[in-house]
Amino acid sequence: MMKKKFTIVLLQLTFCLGAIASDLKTADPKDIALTPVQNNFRNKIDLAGIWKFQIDSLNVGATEQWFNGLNDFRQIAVPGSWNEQFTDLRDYLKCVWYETETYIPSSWKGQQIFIRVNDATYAAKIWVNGIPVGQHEGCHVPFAFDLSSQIKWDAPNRISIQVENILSPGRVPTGNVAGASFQNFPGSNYDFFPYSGLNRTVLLYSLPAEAYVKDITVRPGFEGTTGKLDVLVEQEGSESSGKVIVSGFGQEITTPVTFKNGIANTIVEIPNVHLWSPETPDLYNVTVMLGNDKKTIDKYTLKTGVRTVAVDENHILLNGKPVFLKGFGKHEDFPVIGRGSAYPVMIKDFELMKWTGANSFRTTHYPYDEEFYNMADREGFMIIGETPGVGLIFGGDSIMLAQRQKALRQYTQEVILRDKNHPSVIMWCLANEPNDKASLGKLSGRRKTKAEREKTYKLFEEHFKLAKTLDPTRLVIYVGAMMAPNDWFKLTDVIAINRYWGWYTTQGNIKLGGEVISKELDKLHRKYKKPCMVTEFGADCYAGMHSEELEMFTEEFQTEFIKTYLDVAESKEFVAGMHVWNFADFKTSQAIMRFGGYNLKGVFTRDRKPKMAAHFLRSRWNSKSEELNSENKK
Ligand code: BDP
Repeated sequence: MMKKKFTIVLLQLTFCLGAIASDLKTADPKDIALTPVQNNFRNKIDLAGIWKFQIDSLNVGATEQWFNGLNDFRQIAVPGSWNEQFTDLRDYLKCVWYETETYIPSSWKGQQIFIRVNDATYAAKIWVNGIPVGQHEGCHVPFAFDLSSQIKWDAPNRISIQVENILSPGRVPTGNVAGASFQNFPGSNYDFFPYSGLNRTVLLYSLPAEAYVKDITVRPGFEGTTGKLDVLVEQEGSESSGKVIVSGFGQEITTPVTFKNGIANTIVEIPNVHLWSPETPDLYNVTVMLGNDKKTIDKYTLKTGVRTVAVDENHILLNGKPVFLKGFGKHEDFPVIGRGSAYPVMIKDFELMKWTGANSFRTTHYPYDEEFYNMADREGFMIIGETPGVGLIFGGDSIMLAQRQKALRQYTQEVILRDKNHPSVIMWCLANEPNDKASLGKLSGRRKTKAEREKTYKLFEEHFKLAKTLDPTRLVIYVGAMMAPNDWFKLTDVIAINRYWGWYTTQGNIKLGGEVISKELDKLHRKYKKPCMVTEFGADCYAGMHSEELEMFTEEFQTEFIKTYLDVAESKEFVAGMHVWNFADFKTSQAIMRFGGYNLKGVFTRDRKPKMAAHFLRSRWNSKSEELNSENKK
């Protein structure tokens, strides 16, 4: 009897696991190309609010069919990181389940219904009404699935999302790397807290069933006073005609297009074009309509700008003229919200960046909520858009190495698909401080042989080739620290380095730090003949700590450190940008170097109060002499 019961349970379990493994589709990156919008042809519902939440530390939820309803749940706010909302879950990274219910308006009947999760860190599986929908791995990038066949009309629909953020050497960013130089708890091999869960909003949206615009790629350029937008449209369906309408500044230019195998391409000329720049962040509407004069099937409008980006030996050129990038590396990080989207904080950050006189930032160390890019387009900020490629180690176990390579390829595709039409994004950063270690052991481990180094170079080169193929219009960089051979700068358009001479090395000796960075920049420029940027430099500062003589951790030290680096940059024509690390203090895993579990290199505190260094930057970056200096460099 016992045996029979056991066999039945086993059979049920096998069936259940089988169903889960085979029925959860993997997300197709192509489905995230266009941000869902509301118009006459498309609908969307934002599922932000209070959801049910249950931890599943033994990972039994799928086999116990928690997708049929959570029984022992608490409440959680979405968006938001779970680690900040509960007193007992700060360091919890294992499996959890989220659940909400929603009606789908009957006016959506006959349309294709999708779900889009804007960030589930790190891996997620979705069920709707208990039916498996799909899965995605990777943090801070959206994914979407067609739900049309799973939903119920005239009844609530249960949406169940299982998420886990287990740190692993095979994931990107990497975690729990044995013997890593960076030892902390939780074991992230990166210097920001592994905030987990539904950090951004979840959307339901509908698209016309007959055919819909799936992707629009706008590549801008200009000749003289005429703008040229190369517009590529991809549709899902077999509609043969459509039009592209470019409008703005009193003009409306309509170009009919014909689709061949679902693709249409046209070049739209804009006379007396308004170019996008930090001083004039002028945007055009690009509208794509599917259908003919009698019937419109779908319509999508995006905003974009006309500008070009290039480099010469010494400069980054925006619209053919040198620009100097003044700004910060940042984080999406705020008390209680964790890495969750919080638009008042975002608006405040733009206000504060403008207050300091900054004109750019890097989305360290992952792509941000899409509203950051919309804001930057409108406000005239130049963005270095970064993938989550942190802690990339080009060594160790070959299976894990292959997993990391795969993850970076996927991220590059997802990030470019999502953000490619933003004029604010002038550069892609594929990786932050990749590491050429032979093994995952200590940094002091064996040096790679020449053959091994060549192999790694080829692996890294593939990512640059992919990025340049997907987007030949932007600059592509990685940000280097000391752990990779300088050779890798052959791959980049700009030499970008993170340096802390005077802080982690030559500790406390800012003057010496300044001399070292100066010589290093000269050497790199002499060798590679490319414009250079210091993409990170800074010192931790405990707000309110002071000293007469310069002393580490004080406001005076941080200010002097930043000033010294800016002075060095100002003396060199080929330095094209300086990004202070960091805009604001942020949460990290616990480590001896992270007082209270914070990185204190912010020029603003975590709650956005200026330290002395923020006031210094404000006077420096807004001063006439700074403007003259930037002018002279041109
Ligand atoms: C750099 C990393 C950044 C860290 C910073 C630091 O890119 O993520 O937060 O160092 O140590 O190497 O403050």
